[in-house]
Amino acid sequence: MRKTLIAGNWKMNKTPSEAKELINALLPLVKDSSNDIIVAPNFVSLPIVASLTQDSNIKVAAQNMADIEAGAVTGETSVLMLKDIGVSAVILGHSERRQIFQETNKLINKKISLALQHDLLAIYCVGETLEERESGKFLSIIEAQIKEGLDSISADALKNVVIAYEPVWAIGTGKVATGEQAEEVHAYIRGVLGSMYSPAIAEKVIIQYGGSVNPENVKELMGKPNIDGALVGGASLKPDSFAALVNYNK
Ligand code: G2H
Repeated sequence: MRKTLIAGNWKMNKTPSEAKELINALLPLVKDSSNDIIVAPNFVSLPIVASLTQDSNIKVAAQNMADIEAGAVTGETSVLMLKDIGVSAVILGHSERRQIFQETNKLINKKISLALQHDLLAIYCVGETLEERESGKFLSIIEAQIKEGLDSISADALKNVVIAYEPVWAIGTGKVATGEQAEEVHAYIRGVLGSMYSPAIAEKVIIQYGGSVNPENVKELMGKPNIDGALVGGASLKPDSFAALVNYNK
């Protein structure tokens, strides 16, 4: 059985003081949840949030990291730095990184390998743009993202990989994919993983949905057989709404 994983991607929101306030408000609201919980603050808020969640059921993720361990790379943050402050996961390949910072499947693959070498959980985001969906070729685009992003990742290392399907047209737009639309792609992704590894291995992979998830639509999405959690942006910025998502099955 796959355990549901609800993750909040705070993106470039919340100063460290606001992040501290948010996490302190959230901790008591989600402490009895049966689901796995991750929050992903901005880099400067990671140390405070990692320290405040140390003895809790909330794990902390970075929203990105460099593709090498150390060196002359001005402005980047290394996996070693994340590990040192108690971060246990990292979101990689988010569509905002792909679109704004031109991250490719190849570069993201390097980052995933490095994260896994250092025992971080890698949340690997894939998803099509509106144009790609309307062209009818979106499934092959997602297949390429999965195959290239996970190139050379062993079946053993895959245990530390979560896939997040985030249709770009649904991100921050309020236009959520229907349960059927999301389920079609999630089942497809599981099929691709099955062909790369084995159906039994693919069955164990957590595949989250992301894109305008909120307390109103979460139940329908989580009710689908291949949807194992949510990666949430906007609705993760308020303690009550994120807690409602985390506790959707209570
Ligand atoms: C998609 C999602 C979080 P939102 O990017 O990764 O954001 O829920 O605001 O659409």
